[in-house]
Amino acid sequence: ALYPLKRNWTWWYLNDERAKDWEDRLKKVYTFSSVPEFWALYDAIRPPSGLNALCDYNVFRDGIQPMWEVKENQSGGRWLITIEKGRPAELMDVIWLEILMALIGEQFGDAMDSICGIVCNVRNKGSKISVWTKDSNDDETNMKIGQVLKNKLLGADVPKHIPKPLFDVLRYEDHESCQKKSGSTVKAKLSISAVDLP
Ligand code: M7G
Repeated sequence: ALYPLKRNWTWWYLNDERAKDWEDRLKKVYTFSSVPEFWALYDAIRPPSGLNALCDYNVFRDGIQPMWEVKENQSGGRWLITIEKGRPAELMDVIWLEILMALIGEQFGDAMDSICGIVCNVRNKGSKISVWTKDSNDDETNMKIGQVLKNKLLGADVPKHIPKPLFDVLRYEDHESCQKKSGSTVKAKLSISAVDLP
């Protein structure tokens, strides 16, 4: 194909059928390996803001399932962006596309190999977008990934009605703590603010 991507990526969808087990709600949508294939897929499906609450999108490196249990994620964690409810619905779409382009465009340099995939959780209490990385204890690599994320989001060219900055803070948490949490928020291992504090 023309404009091949360096790696293959698989797009997944988690539906909102809350009566089912989580794993049964998760479906593979499509694996793409070129730029035109990516846009054909992207244009054919709803943006995150068009999904029902409780749904997720996941775009993961081909071969890595978007779940805590698999070996690539077992000792991993995520950079998390929380989108407060009440913000424009389009904000989520803009952040999602910006990170997606950075991912398939290999914008994370040497740290690309440490990225498993990206997730968008559509929730009424406030949606979340995250970048899953392999090793929650590799602070150096995770910080590199976080800095690229910060710069991409601060530099994003977005419609005028979307308030900037697109995020307040990026927080890194390990999957193990997320699985154990019961309602309360997980303590961040690392964090990066949009604005440098004096
Ligand atoms: P969430 O969707 O990450 O966040 O987790 P939310 O609280 O904002 O909805 C919600 C629930 O989905 C978890 O408590 C698990 O029951 C289930 N779940 C989420 N993830 C990412 C996994 C996973 O990787 N594996 C399994 N088995 N369940 C998961």
